[in-house]
Amino acid sequence: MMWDKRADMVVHGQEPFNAEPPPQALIGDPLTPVDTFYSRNHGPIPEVEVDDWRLTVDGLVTTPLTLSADDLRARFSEHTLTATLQCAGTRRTGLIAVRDIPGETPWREAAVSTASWTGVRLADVLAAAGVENGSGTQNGADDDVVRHVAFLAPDVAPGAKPAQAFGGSIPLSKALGPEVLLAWAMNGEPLTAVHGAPLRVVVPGWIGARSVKWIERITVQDDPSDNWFQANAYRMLPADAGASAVDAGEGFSLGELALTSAILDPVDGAIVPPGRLTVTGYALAGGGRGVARVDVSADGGATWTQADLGEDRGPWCWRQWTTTVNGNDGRAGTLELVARAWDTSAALQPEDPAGLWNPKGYMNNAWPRARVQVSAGAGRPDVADGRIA
Ligand SMILES: Nc1nc2c(c(=O)[nH]1)N[C@H]1C(S)=C(S)[C@@H](COP(=O)(O)O)O[C@H]1N2
Ligand SMILES: [Mo]
Repeated sequence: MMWDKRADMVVHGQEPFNAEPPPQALIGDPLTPVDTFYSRNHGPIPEVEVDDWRLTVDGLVTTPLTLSADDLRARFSEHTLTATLQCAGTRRTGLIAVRDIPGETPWREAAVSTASWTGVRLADVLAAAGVENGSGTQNGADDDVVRHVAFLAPDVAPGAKPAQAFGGSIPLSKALGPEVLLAWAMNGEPLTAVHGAPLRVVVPGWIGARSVKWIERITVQDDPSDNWFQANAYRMLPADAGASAVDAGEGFSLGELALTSAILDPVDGAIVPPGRLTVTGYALAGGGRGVARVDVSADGGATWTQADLGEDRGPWCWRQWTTTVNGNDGRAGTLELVARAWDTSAALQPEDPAGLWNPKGYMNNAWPRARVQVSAGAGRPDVADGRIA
């Protein structure tokens, strides 16, 4: 079953369904077509009957809510926002090259995609339940207590210990941001089953795991979710921790994304024509920061060219970039392409993946590299304008 995806998806698994597009498919429009958008699942895809579906809002609220799909549309104003989702496991292959990471999906550079999302603000729904800015101090709680908003879905993940429905949480301060949506549409079309119909959370700038699909329950609480995917998985563990039996609370929880980039074309191992070479990719700054600059090198990092950044669709959206570099003068040989991005806080991506290695293989944001072979003769027949035809 391909869940309405294009035929050339790189499918990492059917059950649960995990697939990313071929890297070149992400070039062009900053919006990723729905049939190209990566999909990450931990259990079987639920096919939810929307008439029977309800969203419960409970916990530390003054007015618990039970909302139907129609209630959501009738009671709250609709918002549309362009946001990139990125799985925390994106570019895990770069960490596996440092040291093996058994039992985790070997995502390449395309477990990241962008859509325009339509729905209602989580903040508006929480306000209807009586939760607003400063709610952390209600009910006699300390001023410095950070509350959390937990999400629960119906899909049961067999890989969780014990097997349990998928869930997670974000701090209330993030949940009240205008960018956090409960979305029912993606690129102007109703959500498909695989992307979370009838309703999913979209937490821009945070790891994809917090954008819970098929959302059924939202609970305001004093502590982060104790769901396995919050308490045990999606945590940054020290390199010497054993990944197989992770205790709840070990390491630190992943939330905001870190600045990253990838080369989409040419891919590692490609054969390219001699002469000037067009290199294309994306960069993504986490947490609402912007991408400030991307440099590209064709000589392993000895010399650099600044890339042209594509359309700016706001702080929650990736930037595509492209540039041409001097390949070589016509002799056959190997070029080592490297990219490096800066964000608006002047942070630069880390150069080396070795220091980023962690037992679960999360958050590889090292400089992307692609070794390409320069052909001795004329260009590849399948290349036009540096892109795969
Ligand atoms: N209910 C539920 N929500 C989920 C998941 C899941 O397995 N179940 N996977 C999460 C992860 S890890 C990611 S990266 C994104 C992927 O969203 P997509 O499949 O729409 O691309 O969904 C998140 N939300
Ligand atoms: Mo993910």
